[in-house]
Amino acid sequence: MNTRRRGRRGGFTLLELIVVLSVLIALSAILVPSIGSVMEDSKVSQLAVLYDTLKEASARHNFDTGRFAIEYSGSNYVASSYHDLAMEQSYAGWKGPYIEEPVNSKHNPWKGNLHLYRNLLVNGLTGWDLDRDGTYEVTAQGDACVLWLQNVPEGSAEELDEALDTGVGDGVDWRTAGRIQWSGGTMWMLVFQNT
Ligand SMILES: [Ca+2]
Repeated sequence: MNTRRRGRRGGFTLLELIVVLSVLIALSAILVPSIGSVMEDSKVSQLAVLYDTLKEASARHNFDTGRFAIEYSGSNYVASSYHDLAMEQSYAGWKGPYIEEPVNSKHNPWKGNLHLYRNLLVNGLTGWDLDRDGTYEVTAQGDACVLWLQNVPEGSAEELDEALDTGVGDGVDWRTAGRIQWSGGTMWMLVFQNT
């Protein structure tokens, strides 16, 4: 036995190398996409947490002040007037801060802009099909807190939609029905509505 082992020290045979390489290639084909999808899943979870945080904060802010909060991201919107939830406000009833820091584009897991607006129809949106029957019943501007985000991949938006817009009816497009809407990378999430 020892003699045979010594004789094989020259290295792997070509066949062995081919087998090892084939296994490595097969493993990488399995692992690389799954690593990508794990990272994408964590971004979806990150946005779901942000959604819940803003939902609770917007509701508390509205309860205290009777107003609908805005939070804009980006260097043009650093003034406190763009950060009702995070920065001290002089209007009656404000008992914040309601969130730990001002909303910033780093809170968008896909590194695009995100703004919390105080009405239902923002940035090209034409209505809300909240009862998910396939037609818009909200077609006018109205008081609400709507989170708008850029750069959201369709698959991730659909995952969030499945988590937050459960029970969409047959034949109804998830992209235009319910509290989560999506079009060409832009996503709208109805965060809070005083009903
Ligand atoms: Ca939806």
